[in-house]
Amino acid sequence: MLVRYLKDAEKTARRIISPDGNWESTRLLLKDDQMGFSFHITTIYEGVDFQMHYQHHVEAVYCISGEGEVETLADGKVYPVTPGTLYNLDKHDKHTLRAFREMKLVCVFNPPLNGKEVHNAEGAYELDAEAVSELEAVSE
Ligand code: 9YT
Repeated sequence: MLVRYLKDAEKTARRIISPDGNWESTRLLLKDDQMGFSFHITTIYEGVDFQMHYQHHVEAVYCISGEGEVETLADGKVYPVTPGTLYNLDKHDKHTLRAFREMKLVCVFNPPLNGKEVHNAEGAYELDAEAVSELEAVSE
């Protein structure tokens, strides 16, 4: 069995701080773990408003805390995001996420992320991003 603790993982290279200043994410499970998905605890900073478009992945997002909304750009629908909300990007939906207060989200990606992904110009993740090696994960 594989067990990881968020408090430990946050001190390693599993914690990615997005260069765009919108979010950070601790990636508790990645492709190398061979679970078929990756599993992240993501913080969306208060007041941000940004677009994403995961052309290569599907993603499930569950809100643990905070308050915001997600808008699907194809139809302009806006969905509140509060604790207990699960939204699923099952159709590679182009979307905007807004945080009225800091949000803590559980994010699950299929296919799993390699580890170092940050959004490209289209708000997507590349399939061939660099992995977080276990050596790096324990030494940082
Ligand atoms: C909700 C969302 O997609 N936020 C961006 C970060 C992403 N979930 C990640 O890489 O963990």
